[in-house]
Amino acid sequence: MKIDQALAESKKVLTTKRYEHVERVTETAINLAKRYNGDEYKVGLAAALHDYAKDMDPHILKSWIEAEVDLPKDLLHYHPELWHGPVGSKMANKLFLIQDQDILGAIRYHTTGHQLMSLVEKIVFLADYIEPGRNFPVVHLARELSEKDLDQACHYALENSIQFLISKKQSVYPDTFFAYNALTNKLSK
Ligand code: DGI
Ligand code: FE
Ligand code: FE
Repeated sequence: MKIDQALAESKKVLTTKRYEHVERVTETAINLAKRYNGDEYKVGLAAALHDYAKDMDPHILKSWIEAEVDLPKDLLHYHPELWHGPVGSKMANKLFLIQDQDILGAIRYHTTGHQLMSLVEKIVFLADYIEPGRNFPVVHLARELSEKDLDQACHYALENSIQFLISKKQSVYPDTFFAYNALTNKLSK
């Protein structure tokens, strides 16, 4: 599948606003891949499909999680916002026959991160956080860090996401902590 085809598929199922976000994430991700020697095709394809399931009915997302043996059922005890990445990766596999684990992982984990993130996964995770349409207070420093050190930038994004969720008295999915802890350990060496 070509990146333009993937964008066209996302355009079919997303609102205009969401689709424009996906276009910006794709461009941001490809730029990060150039900077960090990532695979531009993998990063671009994953970014083009990362929110494919975002506008789906939560009931349908729930039934995908129930049906797919390798999707963790504990997701259902957390916020429905966390469901579109894992389900989107399954849909990319079944509808578009994508089999590359790096691409599927980048879609699956783009919201939470996870313990052992690949280069492609980190790039898509960060691109979603810093794309030019984002305007939350700490995004400026995240963008600056993204030009210097991918791990530091991802770590900063995870740290702020955790703090943000706690400040809203929301639960934090364990993978987010695993991702944060792994990068904390790596960066303190
Ligand atoms: O799909 P996007 O809006 O482009 O971005 P996203 O997939 O990174 O995040 C979707 C939402 O999920 C965002 O508003 C923050 C929220 N979120 C991320 N991690 C967690 C979370 N919400 C809860 N409750 N727990 C988490 O661990
Ligand atoms: Fe998302
Ligand atoms: Fe997104």
